[in-house]
Amino acid sequence: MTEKGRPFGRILPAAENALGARPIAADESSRRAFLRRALALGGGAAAAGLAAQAAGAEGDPAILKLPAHSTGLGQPVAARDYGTPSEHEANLQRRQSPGLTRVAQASVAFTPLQGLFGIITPNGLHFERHHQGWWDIDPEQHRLMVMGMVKAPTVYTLSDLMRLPSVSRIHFIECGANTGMEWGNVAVPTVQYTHGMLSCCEYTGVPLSTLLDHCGYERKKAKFVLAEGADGSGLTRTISMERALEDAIVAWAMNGEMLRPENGYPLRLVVPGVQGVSWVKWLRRIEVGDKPWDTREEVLHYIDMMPDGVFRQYSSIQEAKSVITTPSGGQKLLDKGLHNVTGLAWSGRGRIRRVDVSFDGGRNWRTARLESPVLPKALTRFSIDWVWDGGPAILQSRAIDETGYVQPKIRQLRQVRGTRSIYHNNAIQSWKVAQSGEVSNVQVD
Ligand SMILES: Nc1nc2c(c(=O)[nH]1)N[C@H]1C(S)=C(S)[C@@H](COP(=O)(O)O)O[C@H]1N2
Ligand SMILES: [Mo]
Repeated sequence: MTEKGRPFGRILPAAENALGARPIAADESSRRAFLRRALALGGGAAAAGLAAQAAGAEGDPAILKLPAHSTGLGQPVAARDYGTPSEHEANLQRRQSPGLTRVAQASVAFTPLQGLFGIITPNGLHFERHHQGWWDIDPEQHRLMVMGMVKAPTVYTLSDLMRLPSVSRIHFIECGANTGMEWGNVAVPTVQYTHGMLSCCEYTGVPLSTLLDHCGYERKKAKFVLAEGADGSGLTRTISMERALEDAIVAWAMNGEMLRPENGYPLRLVVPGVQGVSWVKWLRRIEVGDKPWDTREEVLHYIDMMPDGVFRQYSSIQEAKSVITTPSGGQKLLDKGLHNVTGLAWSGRGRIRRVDVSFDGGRNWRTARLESPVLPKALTRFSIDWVWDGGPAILQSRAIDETGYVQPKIRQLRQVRGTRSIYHNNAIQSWKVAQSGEVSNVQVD
């Protein structure tokens, strides 16, 4: 394995074995025939390789020799251990992009999307973005105050909040600056750095609407809420009352356990569909008001420079976007023939309706399979069979959400947004597969 990611392509012989052993349902027969043809196409060299691998030094099939782990005693249970991944997976880590920021307190560590399956981001691989470093706050000492245009301003402890009816929902979080380095031209080599300020988790907490009701927000006057974090960054963001009431959650848990310190322990705001900066970590205050606050993070940062030089403010919704994670930049296809091309699609406006994939730089498109579950404002996993003929190819994916919005090409996005933006780049990503099988980040049209 390289630092950039897992090379792959040896999946071909394994897939053949798995298919042979698996009972195939009637409606799958055409897919099976396709797979058979595909395997036959690329399978000659691979089959020879498989035979060579299977034969031991004396010509015995190595698989019949029992290794130590099949004959010896294994490790004892580690009753007090939290648990760690296999040491063979130690390469899969959050990583910082070298030279991106001057200090590690105001920085980013990116999620290794190339090594994940399904839609859930494991907690130890959730991306991290801090403005002023992270803290491991004592939950006993932490308080959340709800105040402003409410009849009964209230200070909650964590245990107060946990007595209220909670919800658990799966949503993506994407930093508004995700893919921001790619506005001008290709800047970084792997999907970890192009798209890794993106994660998707099951969050548990109390709906913000419950707290606003409990404090008696002034229904006629109140139009916005301000969320404030307890870290030194003084991070504050305005959220419309509509969005606050719709599906925002004051969350203490992520993927079945308490939040990690770096993700806001013990409380963070979850604002589904909205850019990461509004998901205030170490949440300590909610103020109810009648107009946006225009705070530092709303006036100086997280604004989009348009081609005419005027800044667009409060563009918070993350529009539909997708990316192929396998194969992606830095990986290498080891064999021609059948490959399962897979990736992620998401939309801040609801569900993903369809994902199309092109293998020729956007000239022809095929519709990918969406894997269940397909949830609103969550990552959706897509995949599609591809028979690589060994020639150069350009892979792209295009997401369409339930509103009918179609993910734009980089050229289309630049026509509307110019090239001087940082935030909200949701353009179609292109990966070039060279004849050598090496995959790299490119921009076409
Ligand atoms: N209090 C506080 N909340 C914060 C931040 C911060 O620095 N301080 N960073 C924001 C930004 S810009 C993003 S993208 C997300 C990142 O969340 P994560 O670190 O859990 O991935 O948190 C947001 N909430
Ligand atoms: Mo962010």
